[in-house]
Amino acid sequence: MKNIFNTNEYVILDGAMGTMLQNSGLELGERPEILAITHPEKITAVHGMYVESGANLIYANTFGANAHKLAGFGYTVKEVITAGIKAAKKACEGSDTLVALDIGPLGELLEPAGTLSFEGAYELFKEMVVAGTDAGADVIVFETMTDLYEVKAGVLAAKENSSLPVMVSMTFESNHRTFAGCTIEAMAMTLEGLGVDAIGINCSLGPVEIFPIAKELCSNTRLPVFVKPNAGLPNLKTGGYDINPDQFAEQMLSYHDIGISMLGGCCGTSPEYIREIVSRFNNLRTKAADRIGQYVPSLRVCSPTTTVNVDHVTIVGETINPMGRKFIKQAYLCDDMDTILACAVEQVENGAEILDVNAGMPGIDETAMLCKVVKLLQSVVDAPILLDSQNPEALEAALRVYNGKPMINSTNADKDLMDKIFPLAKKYGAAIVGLTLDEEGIPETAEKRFELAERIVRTGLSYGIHKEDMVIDCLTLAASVQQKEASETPKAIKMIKEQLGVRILLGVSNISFGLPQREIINRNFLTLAMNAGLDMPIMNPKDQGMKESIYAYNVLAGKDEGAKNYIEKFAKPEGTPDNGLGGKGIKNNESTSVDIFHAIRKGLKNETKIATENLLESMEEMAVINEKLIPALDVLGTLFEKGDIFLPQLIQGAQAAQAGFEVVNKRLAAKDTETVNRGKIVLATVKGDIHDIGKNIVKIILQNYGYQIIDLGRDVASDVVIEAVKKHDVKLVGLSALMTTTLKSMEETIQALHKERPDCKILVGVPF
Ligand code: THG
Repeated sequence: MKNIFNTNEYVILDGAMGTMLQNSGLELGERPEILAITHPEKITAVHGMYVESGANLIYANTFGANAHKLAGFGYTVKEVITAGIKAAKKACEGSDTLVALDIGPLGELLEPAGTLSFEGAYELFKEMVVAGTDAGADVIVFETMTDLYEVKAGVLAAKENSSLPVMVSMTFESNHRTFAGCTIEAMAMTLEGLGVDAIGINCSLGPVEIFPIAKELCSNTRLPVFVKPNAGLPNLKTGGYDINPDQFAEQMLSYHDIGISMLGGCCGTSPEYIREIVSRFNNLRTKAADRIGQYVPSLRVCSPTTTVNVDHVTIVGETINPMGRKFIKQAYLCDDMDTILACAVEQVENGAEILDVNAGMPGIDETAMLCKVVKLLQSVVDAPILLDSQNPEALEAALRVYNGKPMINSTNADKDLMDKIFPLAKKYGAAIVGLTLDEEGIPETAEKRFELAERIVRTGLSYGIHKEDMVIDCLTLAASVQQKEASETPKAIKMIKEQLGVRILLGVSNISFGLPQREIINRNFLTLAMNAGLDMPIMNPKDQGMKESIYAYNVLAGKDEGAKNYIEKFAKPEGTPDNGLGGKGIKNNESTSVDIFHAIRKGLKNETKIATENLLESMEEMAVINEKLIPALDVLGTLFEKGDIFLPQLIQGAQAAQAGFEVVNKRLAAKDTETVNRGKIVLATVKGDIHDIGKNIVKIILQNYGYQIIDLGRDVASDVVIEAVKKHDVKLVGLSALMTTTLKSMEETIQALHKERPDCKILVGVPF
């Protein structure tokens, strides 16, 4: 097979299938993927036009052929995918054109925002991957993805069940985020880590709008980049798109300079668009090699929404660790996850950019617990996580379910351990900390620690880990016991950083073990270590003294441009929340009253419940709802609209508010008062459309505002809507459609409603 991933020649992809099929008379409600069984010649004909136009790689008609979307249509995933690949291969006969198994989103939200588990998503993708590989696909392409977590499940399913190359393109909005809030950077580093062969952007916008997004992607990856824009923006009047093949190809030419490798079209494009691209790109060689040559590697870890680039002293919060912390130990033993979550939120609010998470203790199943904690933490905080374990089983389980690019803490120079941990870092694309100790313990001298660091880095490189993803921990001994050795740590830091060029991490507080007023020693040792080159102190972010040293150091070392962070942190008056120094000590056990706005904003269910109970001691039930719960939801909505928070946080917050409503409702029920009901609303996805993510989000939010939702589900005929409106005497109906093809049945439903129930108001969610 031609290696399309390692060439300076442009690879031409195909254009739209969906819009082409619509034009050939696809019936409403039919799954387009099934046409490969019922009308294979129609599918082959469309593919054939793209092959003729000069496409080097065409996407089979398998986008939605997953078990969830095919349910009820009478065909198995294997049947539909086999037919889809066959129809595409037939069109390629006699040419060099390759066929991709095309995989789109599953159409369901993953936990915690939705109900599909990560493992469930993996299984749905696996079924598609196996069928496509068996049917003879040349490449696997995931496209139009918006949820990085879903992509990860898909990529793992592809990598673990097929040896075909994998390409992934996600769909971004003009704010450079996907619908679920994923950034370009997070996509690039997570997928590069998972060993994907090419990454790209498709759909949603036209070439002009996607250009700056693609440019950002190109500067964030060493992988080949591909783009498939729509034929401009949708034209609401014509139901089509607004640029012609010539304009499209002309606009695509600008992508040459940013170093893309593959291009084609998405919605609204046709073989004519591809022909125009071919004529312009045929004689060009890509600039991908130049772009990749200019790539500047740096240590970065991320969650889908937040990337931490360790180019300044970066605080790693240490407190989610049963070691030395009774209340964490207790929380693990009692499965009290809210305490752990609150601890995470608190650390982030106090300036931790990364959270060290350790779930290893006697009496606890570390594998299950680490997984569970990682999933829960990622539902309430955006900070990337440092997985603190040397248990390969626990690490692998947590690396699997981590959303973003994770980091492992840790391996050391022991060969057996390195041989277990480095392959995990490689497979899951994690950065990794290496401790400068081996079977014989911590060496006393800096020189010896340097030798171990060198061995770790050399071994990591041999496993294919990028150097920038390796971080060395030089380790600290207690100054009270080994006073002479205290200065060996900064010395080792300096040597390792200068000669190996890797980042340095350190658990700082060991130094003060056995001495009074440990903070004094910790803070001064920290300054020495930073001066020697420390990048990542693991510490309690509530330690004021240490934090002051860090902020000051970042200014003095020129790592805080214009002293921006320092000013932001210290120019606020004392006691202002979020300045991290609001008069709170470093003890964790003080009881502060729970703020309901804060609890809902952070998505903390239990805290919201407690806050609601506290408020009910001095407020009326309806006042709690109208003055607290609803305004908190309004704040969330505003933050969402402004793009300050994203869908997962919105839903998490709404679910927290729901916990508050439940407390109030219980109280009202006990008083024999009617529970809160602000009115009834019927919701439905219209006939022919099975996309219900949008509808389900609206449902959660409206329920949380106290409305009673009559959810008619998806693919709902207009007479079913009318019937429900009459039966429940409803005055407001929400209709949803995702596909342009089903806008027609939305129109029909609206007309029928106007006729039967002229007083009923209608709200719609449409794909523009
Ligand atoms: N290097 C690396 N990883 C590490 C360490 C390191 N992980 C664990 C540890 N060291 C850093 N984390 C913690 C977590 C909790 C405590 C200390 C370090 C802790 N300390 C006090 C005690 O020991 O009694 C409690 C003090 C307090 O209450 O503030 O609990 O070196 N790579």
